[in-house]
Amino acid sequence: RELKDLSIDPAVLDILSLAKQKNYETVWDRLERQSPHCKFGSSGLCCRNCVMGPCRITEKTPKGVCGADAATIVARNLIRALAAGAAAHSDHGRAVAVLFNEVAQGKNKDYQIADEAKLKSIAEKFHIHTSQDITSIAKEVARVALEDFGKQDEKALNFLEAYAPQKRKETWQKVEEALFSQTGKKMGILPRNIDREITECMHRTHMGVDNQALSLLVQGVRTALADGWGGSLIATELQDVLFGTPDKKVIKANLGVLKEDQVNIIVHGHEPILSEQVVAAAMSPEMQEKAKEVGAQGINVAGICCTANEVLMRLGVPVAGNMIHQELAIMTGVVEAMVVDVQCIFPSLGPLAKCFHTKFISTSDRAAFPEAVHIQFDEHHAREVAQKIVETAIEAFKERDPQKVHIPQEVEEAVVGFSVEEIIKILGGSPKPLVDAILAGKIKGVVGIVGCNNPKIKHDAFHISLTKELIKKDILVIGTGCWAIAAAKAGFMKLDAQALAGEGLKEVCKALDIPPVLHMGSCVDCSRMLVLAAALADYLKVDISDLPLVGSAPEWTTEKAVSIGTYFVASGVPVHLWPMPPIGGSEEVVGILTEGVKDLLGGYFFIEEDPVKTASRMERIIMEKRKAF
Ligand code: BF8
Ligand code: SF4
Repeated sequence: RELKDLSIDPAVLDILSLAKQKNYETVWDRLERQSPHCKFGSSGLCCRNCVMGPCRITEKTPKGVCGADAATIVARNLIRALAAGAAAHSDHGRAVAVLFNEVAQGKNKDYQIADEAKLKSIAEKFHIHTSQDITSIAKEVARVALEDFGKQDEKALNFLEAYAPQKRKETWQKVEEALFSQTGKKMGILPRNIDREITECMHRTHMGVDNQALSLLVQGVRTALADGWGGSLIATELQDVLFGTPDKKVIKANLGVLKEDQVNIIVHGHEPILSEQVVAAAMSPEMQEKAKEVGAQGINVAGICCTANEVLMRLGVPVAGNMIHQELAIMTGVVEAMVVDVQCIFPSLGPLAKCFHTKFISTSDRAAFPEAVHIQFDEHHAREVAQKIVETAIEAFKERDPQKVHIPQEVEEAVVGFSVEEIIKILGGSPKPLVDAILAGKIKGVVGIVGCNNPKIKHDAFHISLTKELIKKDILVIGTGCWAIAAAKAGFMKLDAQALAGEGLKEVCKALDIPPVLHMGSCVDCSRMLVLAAALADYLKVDISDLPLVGSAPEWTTEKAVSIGTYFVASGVPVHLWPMPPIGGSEEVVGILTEGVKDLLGGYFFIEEDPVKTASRMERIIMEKRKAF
């Protein structure tokens, strides 16, 4: 592929030509060497679940050694991926819940309860008395959250019970009953315990346990719900309590946020438990002073991936880019430290950082990387460790090689910070104005876009053309993750972007003083979109599947995206995907996920390669839903 076919972002193309000139290896180089990809893997038809295999399914060999057929193998592989994705989000959520509990118990002084109002609003959902003192409320909220990771009864998750709209819960109940009466086999949809559903996916996909596609996929749905209405939701809600609920603010985006005359620290990964502390340490007068001592004008922190989304939503920290920017940021030659924790961090970064003065600093006990400097993060000494990280970056500044400095000029502004609380506040305290705008047809519907970058697809191209087409059609676009960073970089989150919207959407956005494309946060914050959908559904006393909502993961990459897509489908939302997930090897599995689920859950998956066609299909779905309104 030619350079111009790799990304729509000029900053990326700028660094890529530098990489070519200097022979730096990138994700695209390795993709090329891996291509063409194995067809068995791409279609889901390879099984390595026991050592009678590995088995590959073909027309001549339609069964694995154990007798498993294509549908079983494809479904098993899919729900294993889903379980890994749910585990990633939920382990993040657990870390927050455990920390929150310690703060509530007075056992951690490096973190505080930053948002008492949010804590009280969560407590109310669980009928916890809010007239008690704040630490007693916090202890009780911590208990219900932790319980969702460890309770052993058959009841649904506390968080799902408290947050999911009434009609949807009834739907899930009915689906369980319908599946039982159709098949005679108990097939649970309602998740009981976050860890348990993930464990059960692993158990069922072991050789010789669950060998039927439908049964496996239903467990996948249950696990995804445990993520969306459980692990991810707990992460979002308790992070808001600990670090503050995001509100509207203006930030800067793209590689141009890096500063030649400052110590640049990039936080990359996912957990604000770390990145919030790094930002605080870097901003301290003491560290700023130290930076000046080594000849820098100050310290500049910027983010990459979802931890960027966390600190930009709450603190207004600039974002250097999305997932595909991680290697390119180091190639600017001005990054003193790239500080990482977990998820979506390329193991290529350690060796790459060695070509520069950049310290690639790993911090999590769950993640080690080749050639990284490991500075062990510990929530109990968070400030101390964060300071050490910042000091390491300041030291590295002395080693910067001016010959290697190359910062692309691209920077965009974006209005971000659209938590559900902020949206409701902007609407004047109730979802009514938004509902009215939808009913009046000024806004036809809402599309939530999530997810990643994938070097197989022209970087940001699908994200941006889809977004553009949708707002032109008077469809409000909301979203999270690397899509949100793409939209910010492309200028779609500026107030000026109202001009790109259709007349109706434009009018509403002008009246509310918001862009037509709303940044709702990181990938765990996809739970914010569920909460918003729930608020609209409850307000109208309908199910989520009745609302003119569609989801999309147009450049998806990770197993987390499998879980996110599935919990949206399970919550009643049709979800578009590109690229094709590795399920093509089984018509049965494809049939269940694109058709069969429709009648049961209201949501379903559809695959489309072309952004313009995707937008038209979404509009058709939305218009169809509006008719029934
Ligand atoms: O959790 S969008 S590439 S960074 S998985 Fe990863 Fe995908 Fe980016 Fe955030 Ni989400
Ligand atoms: Fe082959 Fe069955 Fe073992 Fe999978 S579980 S590797 S299909 S024998």
